[in-house]
Parts: sequence; C-alpha cells; structure tokens
Amino acid sequence: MRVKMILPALTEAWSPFFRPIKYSLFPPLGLATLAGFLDDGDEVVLQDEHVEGLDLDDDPDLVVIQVYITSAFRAYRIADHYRARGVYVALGGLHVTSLPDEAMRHADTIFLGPGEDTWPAFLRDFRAGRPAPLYRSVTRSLDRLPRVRRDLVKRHLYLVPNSLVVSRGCPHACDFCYKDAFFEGGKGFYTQTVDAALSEIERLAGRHLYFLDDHLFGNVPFASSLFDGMRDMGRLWQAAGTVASVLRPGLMEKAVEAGLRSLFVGFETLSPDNLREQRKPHNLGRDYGAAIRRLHDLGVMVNGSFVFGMDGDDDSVFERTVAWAVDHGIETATFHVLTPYPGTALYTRMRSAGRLLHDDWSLYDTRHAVYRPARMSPERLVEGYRWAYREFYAWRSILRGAATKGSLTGTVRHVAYAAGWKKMEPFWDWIIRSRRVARLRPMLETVLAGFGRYGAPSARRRSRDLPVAHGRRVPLSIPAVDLLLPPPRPRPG
Ligand code: B12
Ligand code: SF4
Repeated sequence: MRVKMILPALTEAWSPFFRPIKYSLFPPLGLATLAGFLDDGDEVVLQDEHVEGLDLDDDPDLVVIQVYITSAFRAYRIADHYRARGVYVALGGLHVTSLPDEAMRHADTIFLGPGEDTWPAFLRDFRAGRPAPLYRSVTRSLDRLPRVRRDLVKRHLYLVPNSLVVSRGCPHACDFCYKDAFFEGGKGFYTQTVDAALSEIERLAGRHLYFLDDHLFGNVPFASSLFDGMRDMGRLWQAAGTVASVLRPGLMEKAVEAGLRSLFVGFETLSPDNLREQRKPHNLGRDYGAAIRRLHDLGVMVNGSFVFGMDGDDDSVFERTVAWAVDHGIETATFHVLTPYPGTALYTRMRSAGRLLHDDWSLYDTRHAVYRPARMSPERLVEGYRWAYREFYAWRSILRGAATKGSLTGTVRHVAYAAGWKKMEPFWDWIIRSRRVARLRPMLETVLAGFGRYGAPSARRRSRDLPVAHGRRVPLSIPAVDLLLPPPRPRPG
C-alpha cells in the first residue's frame, strides 16, 4: 500500500506570521508515530509543510492528514484535492476531534482523539476493504507502541531533530486548554513505561533532546525513574512543566542531573482571579518568583508562558507582566492572546455569552483576538500583546534581565539566549532557508551545556560530573558564542 502522510503548515510560508525558526525547531511526532503501525511492505512518504514544499501531484492509496485549528482550511483543501483524484482520505488530530461534523465533509474517514488504538483498527478494516467513516479513541495505552518512524523525518531540516514524547495529555484540566476536549471518553494522562522511554532515548543520535510532552513531570514516580535512568547518558534537554512541579522538592534536581537545561513554564497570569476563572488551581498560591529562583539556582533557563485577555485583565496587564518577567530574569517568554478553542470549556462559555467574534479558524492562533475581552477592546488586546513581545525583547529589557544574574558569565549567557532567538531572527531565517540549520546545532548545545554550570554551588558540582557523552567529557568553554556577542553593557534608550 502507498501511504502519504501530510502535516499542513499551521502558518503558510507566505504569511507575515511565518517564522522559520519557530517551525523548524523540532519535528512534530504525530504522523511519524502513526507510521510505526504500517507494515514493512507499505511505501510511506511523510511531508511536514513547515520545512518543505508539498508534492500534491501523486496518487497514493491512502492520504493521512493531521489537522490543527489554524491549518484546518488548508488541510481541507488538500483533502478535497486528493478526494477529487479518487484517493482515500483520512483526517485526524485536535481540530477533527473538536469539530467532527466540519471535518467529515472533507474526509472518507475521521478519527477522534489519540490514534494509538483507532489507527491500527482502521488499517485492519481498510486492508479488508471495509473502513468505517469514524473511529473514536477509547482505549488509552502506550504499552505496545511500535517504534516511531524517525527514518521518515528529514532530520537535517530541523534545529533539534531529537524531539520525543513519552506521555500523552496532562493530569490537569485548565479551561482554555485543548486537553479535555481531545482526551474525552478515556484516560487524559498516561505515560510509556520507563524502560521503553529510556530505550527510545538511547536510540537517538546526538546530545540535544526536546521533550514535547505537555507536562513531563505530571507523574512523579515515572518522571523520577526516567531521570534516574538518564543520569549518565550525557544528554541536554528542554521540556515543559508546571509551577507546582518546579517547586516540588527533589524532582528538579534529578531532572538537572539528567540534563535539563531549559524549561517552558506555564505561569499564564499573575492574577489569582484569572487562575480561578480558568480553573488552573494548581498555580494558585504558588510563589512564582521562588519557582524562577529555584530553576536559575539549578542552572535551568526559563521560558515563561503568559496569556493575555482573561476576564480580570485590563490594559495595565501588559506592562505589569513584562516588567515582572524582566525583573525576575526570565530568559525567554512566550505571550499568547487568550484563544477559545472549540471543544474547550472556555469556548462553551464564550459562545453562550455571545462573545465570539467569528469562526475564521486560521485566526485562532493566539496572535489575534477572536472574542470580546471583558475589560478592553479586541484591538487593544492585540496591540498590548504585540507591545509585550517588543518590550520583552528590547535590548534594554534583555540587558535588565541579564543584570539580575549576578555574574558576568551568567549575564552573557542570558543575553546569548534571549537575543539569540529574537535579535538574530533574520540570520536564522537565512540559515534555515539555505538549509544550513543543522550546522547551528553545536552552538546551541554549547550554550545549553554552559547554562548548567551557572547554578547554585551544589548544582554546579553535580553538573560538572554530568557531561560525559559517548565516553568523552563535554567541553566547558563556549568560545563561539562568547565571541559572537556584544559585551552586556546597557545602551542609552
Ligand atoms: C510540536 C508542537 C508545536 C510546533 C510544531 C507544530 C506542528 N507543526 O505540528 C510549534 C512550535 C510550531 C508549535 C506552535 C504552536 N503550538 Co504547538 N505544540 C506542539 C506539541 C508540543 C507537540 C506535537 C506533537 O508532536 N505531539 C506528539 C504526538 C504523538 O501527538 P499528536 O501530534 O497529538 O498526534 C496524535 C493524535 O493527535 C492523533 N492524530 C493526529 N493526526 C492524526 C491523523 C490520523 C489519521 C489519526 C488516525 C490520528 C491522528 O494521533 C497521534 C498519535 O496519538 C503540542 C503538545 C503535544 N504534546 O502534543 C503543542 C500544541 C499542538 N501546540 C499548541 C499551540 C497552542 C501552539 C501555538 C498556537 C502556540 C503559540 N501561541 O505560538 C503555536 C501555533 C501557532 C500557529 N497556529 O501558527 C496546542 C494546540 C492547541 C489546539 N487546540 O490547537 C498544543 C496541543 C499544546 C497545548 N497543550 O496547548 N507547536
Ligand atoms: S497544565 Fe498546561 S497542558 Fe495541563 S491542562 Fe493546564 S494548560 Fe493544559
């Protein structure tokens, strides 16, 4: 059987919002995971439109498309194109699960929820010539997961080709998150076995890993055993976690010993009322500042996630949030305009209150206001969101944040990382478009390796014991980066 798997671009390359560095960072794993269930004799092509042009002039036996909300219209056009050629089309993913009736109009079969149970069932039925129009996931387990088909991933097109995901979902259920909508009708959080996760890591070539899990620390015994197992592997990695998991005694130390260097943390809002409104109780009453200090003491960079436009936010929220993030020395921040995804509790609430402005899914990208905020206009919300990005990554803010680090080398590293993403974006664009992205990998690894050495004395001691990769001790200097950077001197204005 000839199978074509397509991940349409979330934002197409012609759009002013397309940022090559964001979309070439690491390979998403949904389709490569599903490809693992195909037979050895099947011919499979996997195309990720974020990093390559699509070839739509073929006639496979089956086309499989992963649909996200902002890629939905594009995915439907591609699906219609293949169906007009008589090709069988299967659609799945978050958006299909949220709005099955809409997706059904463009597919022969649709899939609701994760695919580990439904996809093999479909393949059996398809080969037997009796596929059903809809499969709904109920049985949730990663226990007998075949190997992810990494051979189909064009590694050279991504900065960190070693993305991996060892769990699905999250133990929490925040109102604005897709999580409950996607996992409805079955378990909402489950992991691989520790052994399976460690074996997968061992198979990955190179040092740098990017965990795509929503909440890598969500199952404490699992995470703790995983980090124990990774301790001597000499890896450097990034992941996402909650404020509560950062503050939990013991777990972060283990993660750092296993190679954690940068953590995406969902702060979301500085307002307790907003947290209550969005049903994010696990952030309530937590000392965010202590969480940041703890990560920095351990030598872990912080990528803080913040959402604007919750009902408690007036137009002072932008300035307060950015000032707070800068003053706490957060290295990178991700700001979002609150976005009610169909299927979420937030969407239901907004819709019944008549606050949704339209259903142009391509604008549900957390960069546009698609609803009427309670205490400012939609225009002001978007303006404030854009201002927050500009202000956070202005030189004066980068240097102010860097100055909180208290040591020259720590300061330089802060500038290297914060400015490296945003200030050097035209350079990144050029590197990516000229397909040289893999050459930058050693530099990124060196910066990350360096971070672990600027934590608290205890963390420094442990991290010095750490970086032994493939029997070699990792270099402790970062000359390439140091030379590239301007000295961290404040500039007027
Ligand atoms: C990689 C990633 C990205 C990458 C690339 C995304 C891409 N090209 O796909 C980048 C960094 C670009 C990115 C950007 C954004 N992302 Co993102 N991202 C992810 C991440 C971390 C991993 C995806 C992944 O590989 N998962 C692992 C695989 C195994 O799971 P999966 O993809 O869901 O696939 C399974 C099922 O969906 C199903 N399935 C999928 N397709 C099909 C098809 C068929 C036929 C079948 C049978 C089954 C099936 O089966 C698969 C196996 O179970 C997810 C979080 C997560 N853990 O999933 C967020 C996530 C997808 N991102 C999210 C968001 C919000 C964003 C941003 C809007 C954030 C922002 N403000 O910038 C932007 C998008 C901006 C835009 N629209 O342009 C949300 C999506 C919410 C939603 N309702 O759409 C997620 C879920 C994170 C979260 N917890 O909120 N993201
Ligand atoms: S903690 Fe994060 S991933 Fe989990 S439900 Fe809340 S927003 Fe979603």
